[in-house]
Amino acid sequence: MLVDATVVVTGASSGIGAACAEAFAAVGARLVICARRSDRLRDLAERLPTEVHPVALDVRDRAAVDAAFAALPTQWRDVDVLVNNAGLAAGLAPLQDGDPDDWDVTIDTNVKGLLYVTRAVVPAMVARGAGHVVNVGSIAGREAYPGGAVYCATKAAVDRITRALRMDLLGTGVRVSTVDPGLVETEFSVVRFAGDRDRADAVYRGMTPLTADDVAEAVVWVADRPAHVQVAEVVLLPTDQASATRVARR
Ligand code: NDP
Ligand code: 8X3
Repeated sequence: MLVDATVVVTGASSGIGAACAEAFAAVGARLVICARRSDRLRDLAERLPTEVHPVALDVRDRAAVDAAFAALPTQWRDVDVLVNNAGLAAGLAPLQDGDPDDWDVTIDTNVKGLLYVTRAVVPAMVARGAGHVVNVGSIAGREAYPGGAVYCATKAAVDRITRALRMDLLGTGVRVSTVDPGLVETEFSVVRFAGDRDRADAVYRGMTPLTADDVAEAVVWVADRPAHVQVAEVVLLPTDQASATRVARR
């Protein structure tokens, strides 16, 4: 069903987003890939076996988001699947010691960026009476953990946006889903700890995390259900993880 589908993936320059682009391309979808690092998008576009349209985009920039989607060439405008994946956590400080600049970047990317892209893409889906928004949430949206106040709040916001959007779109034929992973080894922790690789590696030490491909497989499965089936949510945990704070380490 995804052969020749047009799929937009935000945050496609790394981790889960890049894996989603590869997984959708593997089943024949054509891809609009978005992120800030255009060199990474170019490399990915060269690797993918199907047609690709890279878009260098900072999802926090509302005007740029609107302009980028308004400027999509005609053959890319009928978006079948939007994967709202771009996101990050900046820092893991207790709230009382937190850096408000970190809060701004996390909220602006994970919440406002997701809203801007959704607002830019969904009206055409409604007009066509078909489409699918797949948000990448997190176990962090379902539970809190120390130092995660702002990141957890943004992912809880994604959960509420997912639920409300599903209601807003009821009867339009447009589906809304969320895929909420636990620990996935990507560049997420390197970004969270501002390039401190030792600290990032320690997040996954002694346990087997999910891979970006594991998550991408779930996203493609969600998107590939028949049109009358709407997978509301998928929570995907490593076997070594029981909750946001309970992880088995050897
Ligand atoms: P990565 O750091 O590997 O990838 C994050 C992606 O988001 C990159 O492609 C980055 O691209 C993009 N991005 C970040 N900020 C912006 C921005 N302002 N505009 C456009 N793109 C942006 O991490 P993951 O793959 O792990 O993260 C992907 C999603 O998965 C996030 O929403 C994250 O919260 C979520 N998640 C991650 C988990 C994990 O354990 N890794 C678990 C649960 C959820 P660029 O820098 O080029 O702009
Ligand atoms: C990313 C997973 O547990 O580091 O959403 O918040 S976690």
